[in-house]
This record gives sequence, structure tokens and C-alpha cells, in this order.
Amino acid sequence: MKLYITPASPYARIVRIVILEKDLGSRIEIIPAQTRLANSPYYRINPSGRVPYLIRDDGVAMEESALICAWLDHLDGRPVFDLPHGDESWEPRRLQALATSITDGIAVWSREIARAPAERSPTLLQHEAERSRRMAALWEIEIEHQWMNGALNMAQITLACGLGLEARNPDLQWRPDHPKLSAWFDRLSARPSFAATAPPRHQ
Ligand SMILES: N[C@@H](CCC(=O)N[C@@H](CS)C(=O)NCC(=O)O)C(=O)O
Repeated sequence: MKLYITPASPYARIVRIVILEKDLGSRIEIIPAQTRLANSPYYRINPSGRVPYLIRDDGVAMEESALICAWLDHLDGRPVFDLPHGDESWEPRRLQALATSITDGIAVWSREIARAPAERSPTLLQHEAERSRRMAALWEIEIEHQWMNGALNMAQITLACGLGLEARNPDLQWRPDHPKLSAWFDRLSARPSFAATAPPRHQ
């Protein structure tokens, strides 16, 4: 199989972590893609131009990190990232939504910072900076939830990949005033699958 990524993409990192956690590394070639570039040859492979993008052994291709992770998790018939059933699923689903929400905002912000200074929208930068501040304060409370502290799950992976964009965005300062979130993040970041996929630091 082939997985198209960019080294800094939090969504591609979510999939790369699942690949390592499920010990699928030898079955999947990781290929850096050239995204956000006019006429990139990558658009002939994936018309949306987005990563992550998985081309399966049967030639069928899929995008969207949550879908790719679920598919990979089920490959060996022993999924570990499925949610509990019935009423037990609401709390995990609520936390997953919150993790995706903060990650989406930080990803938009970090993408804006990657543009040429003259092309950046100050309104967008301020909007996302304020959103991330509010969401970090919320997560300082939610991080004590048992779902965020038990066996590794997709909400934990998603949140850590969003917060990990601090390496790309010097203005993303979610740590001050959030010691519990900070300690939780540092603990998870030490896991080999997280350490091996950490985004390159912004120069
Ligand atoms: N919801 C998607 C988001 C994927 C996404 O937005 N990827 C970004 C990189 S972080 C991308 O490929 N951007 C390229 C572009 O916008 O052209 C997922 O979870 O996979």
C-alpha cells in the first residue's frame, strides 16, 4: 500500500501513528506529496490534493484520516480503536469531536502562517489564535476524563497531533496556564509512534 503525506500534516500524522501502533510499517510505503502547489503532479494521483491519501493493495484509494485509520485498524481483524457500543459511545464521540475541533482550527492557522507574509489574513490569524486559546482552556479540564487517560484511542491521537503543531507555529502557545494538558501531551509524545512522527520544527 502507499500512503501520501506531508511531514507537517497533523491528519497524516494521525494515520502514521496508527500504522506504527498496528505494526503495519512494512506493508505501507510512506510517500511525501507536494500539496498546495499549482499544477502539482500529486493532483494526478489525488484530485483533491489533500493528504493523507491511502492507495490500497487492490488499487482503491481513500482520503480522510478517520476513514483510513478505521480501515487500517480492521485489516488484521483485531481492531483496537473501535468505539464502545450504545450509550457507552457518547462520551468517546463527544471527546473525539472536541479533539477534531481544536485540531481543525490549529491546522487552518498553521496553514495560513505557511503562506507568504503579504498573503496572510490578520483576521483569520486572530480568529484562530483566540479559538485555540479558548479550546486549550476547555481541554485543561477535559484532559482529566478517563477516556483521555486509558488505553490509546483516536481522541488521544487526534488531540496530540493538533497540539503538536506548536512545533510549526511559534504563536501557538497552549502550554501556559495549562499544566495538566502539558503533562498529558509530554507523556503521550514520549511514546515511540509519536516520537517517530513528530512534525519538523518551524525554522
Ligand atoms: N479532514 C481531512 C483533512 C485533511 C487536510 O486538510 N489535509 C491538509 C494537510 S494538513 C491538506 O492536504 N491540504 C492541502 C490542500 O489544502 O490543498 C482529514 O482528516 O484527513
